[in-house]
Amino acid sequence: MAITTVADLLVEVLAEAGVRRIYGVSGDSLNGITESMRVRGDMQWVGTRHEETAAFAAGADAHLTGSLAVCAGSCGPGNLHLINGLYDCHRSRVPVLAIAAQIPSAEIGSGYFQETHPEHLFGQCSHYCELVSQPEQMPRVLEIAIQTALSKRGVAVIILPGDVALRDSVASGPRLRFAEPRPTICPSGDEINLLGELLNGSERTTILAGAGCAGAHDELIELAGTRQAPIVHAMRGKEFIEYDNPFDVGMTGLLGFSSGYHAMMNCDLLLMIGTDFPYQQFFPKDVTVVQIDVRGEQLGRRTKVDFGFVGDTKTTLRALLPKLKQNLYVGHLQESIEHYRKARKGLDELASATPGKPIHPQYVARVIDQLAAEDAIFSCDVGTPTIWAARYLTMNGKRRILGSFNHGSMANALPQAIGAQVSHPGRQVISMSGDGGFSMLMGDLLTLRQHELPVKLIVFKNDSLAFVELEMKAAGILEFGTHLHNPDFTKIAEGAGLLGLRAETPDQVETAIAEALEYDGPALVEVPVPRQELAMPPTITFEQAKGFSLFMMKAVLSGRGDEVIDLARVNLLR
Ligand SMILES: Cc1cc2nc3c(=O)[nH]c(=O)nc-3n(C[C@H](O)[C@H](O)[C@H](O)COP(=O)(O)OP(=O)(O)OC[C@H]3O[C@@H](n4cnc5c(N)ncnc54)[C@H](O)[C@@H]3O)c2cc1C
Ligand SMILES: Cc1ncc(C[n+]2csc(CCOP(=O)(O)OP(=O)(O)O)c2C)c(N)n1
Ligand SMILES: [Mg+2]
Repeated sequence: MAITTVADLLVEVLAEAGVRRIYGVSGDSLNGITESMRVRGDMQWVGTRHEETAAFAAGADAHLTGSLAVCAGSCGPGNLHLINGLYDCHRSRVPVLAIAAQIPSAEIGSGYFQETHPEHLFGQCSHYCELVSQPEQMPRVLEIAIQTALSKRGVAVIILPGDVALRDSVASGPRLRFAEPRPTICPSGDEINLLGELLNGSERTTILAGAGCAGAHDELIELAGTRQAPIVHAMRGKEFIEYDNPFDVGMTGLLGFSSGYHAMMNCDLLLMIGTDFPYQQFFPKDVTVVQIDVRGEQLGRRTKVDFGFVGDTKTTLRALLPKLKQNLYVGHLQESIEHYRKARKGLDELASATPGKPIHPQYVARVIDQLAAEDAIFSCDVGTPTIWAARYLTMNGKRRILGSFNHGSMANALPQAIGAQVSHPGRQVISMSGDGGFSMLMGDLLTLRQHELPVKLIVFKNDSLAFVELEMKAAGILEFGTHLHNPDFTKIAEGAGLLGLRAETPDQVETAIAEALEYDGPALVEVPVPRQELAMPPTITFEQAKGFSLFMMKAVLSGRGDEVIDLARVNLLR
């Protein structure tokens, strides 16, 4: 297509960079871009009902494909709505370009209709955020933005006034080719020797591994086998680490398993690999901590680190493995695995169905796990759905899982499911939605029908902001402002052109979810679940809990009161 305008050039550069779609809500100031897309016909406009949805969807697309994804919002309020989703993309380090249209360039600074200053607004949630004020800046500024998003992993923002987009382009095409940068980064030879010595000198190593271990499964397993080290994974590492892993002892943290917690507390050397697990309180205090991360600035961010190494996981472990000796002490690994087996059994028992009793959300998650396709893509809302996903979804190397794990924003699951389904049309996409999270961006239910996206939404209807209630309880305060007066979501789904189903009793859960999964189109299953599923154990008083609230919280979330006693004894009362 002939490149006439700045907008034409922008779309051409994106196409050359491999971009096939833009998520967004159109608007006057975006007209140049959408018109250029219409004329070309080779780039999809994925219209959403809310720009926040567009940003979350682009983030999911980028996470799953590993490639650049793009979202756009019109001037002022239009692009302002992108911001929360962009924060999520940025903190998850996925390459996303946001196009923030701007008011007419001659009006900037006059307090004009819809005027905002996106340079300031998006500064905190991007690596790069620049205004294109004249055609001569294109395509260079756009190319810098793309390069930045890809190589620094995160968000880049282009601010483009509607009138500049419609002006004649000076250049006639892209200047760069955007190959995804894939450098290998390895600590120096001396550093690898030191790393080897440290590990060979430890009998009780525990590995805390995270999302930075993606693509290094074999190396990680070999490392754990050689050093007889249990592997604890951080949440974002679940999809890459948990499967085919005989050294897996689960997660730690508030959502974690007691086995993950104890494996870390009982080691003599903690080896952190590709993780930014954020909760300081769950790190052991008096052990040697060794950390490997591709970004030097991540070293020591969460706990004291005695030895830090900059390198990518695969390259570093490949260099390290020949230096390692077989650890002959198997006690630490065996204890950790035995603990995990017990913890897992306890959690599995909670995922049961009893006729005549309420439907346990754990059971719903278990059924989803069992019925989902081998290569299903899951998203889970922040709130209790994150707990159920962490504990009951089984990963296998093909399944993927999306959440707002680093930014922790509600209402992520439906928008991320949209991005997942658009970018992976043949795959089964399942959103585990909270009733609060789902209703927050519920308008985008309409997007599923409009774009014929066969997403399956399972709504955990507990008529409350249950996760917050839990936090209130753990802090010893009374619940307030957390009740949700909900509609019949199945009727809303039907009104929006989806299949709407409800499971009223435990024995209906499997049938309803199976029917939704088999249905050739978008479907919603509403499942009423108790709001106080993770009850406060009766055996502990507030006085006992005071000062130990974090451990209380962990124990409460572990689902079993006896854990409180156990943890208090082991960690606090000695
Ligand atoms: C309600 C709620 C509760 C939560 N509770 C828990 C919990 O109990 N337990 C838990 O684990 N999480 C929990 N989370 C998630 C938590 O907030 C973090 O998102 C998660 O622990 C981070 O996982 P990660 O370290 O794998 O990923 P990230 O935070 O993304 O860190 C990845 C690290 O790997 C590095 N890296 C990237 N690529 C490479 C490479 N090639 N080589 C080397 N390094 C690389 C990065 O620089 C980064 O430092 C919760 C989230 C929510 C919303
Ligand atoms: C945008 C946003 N607002 C508020 C919060 C605080 N918050 C965290 S979880 C949660 C409750 C989520 O409720 P729901 O989606 O119904 O899930 P539930 O925990 O009830 O299963 C709230 C309000 C947040 N994380 N993000
Ligand atoms: Mg709820």
